[in-house]
Amino acid sequence: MDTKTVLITGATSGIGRATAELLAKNGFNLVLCGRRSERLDQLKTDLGKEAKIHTLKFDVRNRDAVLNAITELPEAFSRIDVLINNAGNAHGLDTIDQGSLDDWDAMLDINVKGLLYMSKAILPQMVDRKSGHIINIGSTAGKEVYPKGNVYCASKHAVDAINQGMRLDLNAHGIRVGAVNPGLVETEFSDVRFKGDSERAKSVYKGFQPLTAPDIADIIHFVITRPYHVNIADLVVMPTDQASSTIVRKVL
Ligand code: NDP
Ligand code: 8X3
Repeated sequence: MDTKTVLITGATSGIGRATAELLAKNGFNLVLCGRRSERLDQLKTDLGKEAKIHTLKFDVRNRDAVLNAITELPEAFSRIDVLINNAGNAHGLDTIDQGSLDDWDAMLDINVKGLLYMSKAILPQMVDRKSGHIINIGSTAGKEVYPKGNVYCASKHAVDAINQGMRLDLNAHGIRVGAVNPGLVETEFSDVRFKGDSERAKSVYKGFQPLTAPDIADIIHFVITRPYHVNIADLVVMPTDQASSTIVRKVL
C-alpha cells in the first residue's frame, strides 16, 4: 500500500508535535505546519531521520497564506490523505464583561476560521479522489461551557458543529470526518492562555494527573489506522481524575 501523507497544523508544540513524532515512527509522510520556523526546522531535522517531512510556515488566520501554501506543496507531498486540524489555543480566562477583544478575535480567527481555511484548501483534492480523512481537534470545551471559558468554549462548540456539518456534507464523497475532544492535557496551552505566566499555567495541572500530548497522539494514531470503512466520528477523552470541565479530583 502507498505511504499515506498526513498534514498536521500546530505541529510545533503539544498535541501536534507528539502526533508528528508518533506518525513519523509509524512510517507516514508528514506535512508539518506552524508559525515558529526554528521549531519547524528542528522537527525536520529530528523526524527526517525516520520519515519524509515537509514543513510549512504560515499563520492559519491568513487565508491567502493558507491557500498558497497548499497550492505550492511539492509533488511528493501534494496528495494529502489525512488532515489534522489541530492548530488552536485559548487566549485569556475572563468573565464575558472583562474579556479582551483581541483575545476573542484570536480564538475565533484561529480555532474556527483557521480550521475552515485549512479544510477549504485541502478538500477539493479529497472530493476529486472520493477519499480522505479529516480529524478536527475539538475539546471538552466544545461539549460544555465553564465559567470564564465563554469565547474559547464558543470556538470549540463551533468546531463541534463544523465537524458534524463536514461529516454530513462529505458523506456523499466517501470522506471520513471525525473529532477528537480532549479534556485537560498538559502542553503549552495554558502558557498561551495566561500569556507566558508559567506559574499560573502550571497551577492548572496541579493536584491531579493530566493527560499528556503523547496520550492524545496515541488516540489520533488509532483513529487514522482503522480500516477505511470505520470512522471514529466523535471521541471525548479526559484524565481519569477529570469528570467535567469543573469537576477534577485533586489527590496528589
Ligand atoms: P500548544 O499551545 O502546545 O500548541 C498549539 C499549536 O497551535 C502550536 O503548534 C502553535 O504553533 C499552533 N498555532 C497556534 N496559533 C496558530 C496560528 N495562528 N497559526 C498557525 N498555528 C498556530 O497547545 P495544544 O497542543 O494543547 O493544543 C492543540 C489543540 O488542542 C488546540 O486546538 C487546542 O484547543 C486543543 N485542545 C487542547 C487541550 C489542552 O488541555 N491542552 C484540551 C482540548 C483541546 P505556532 O505557535 O508555531 O504557530
Ligand atoms: C482545553 C481544555 O478545559 O482547558 O480545551 O478548556 S480546557
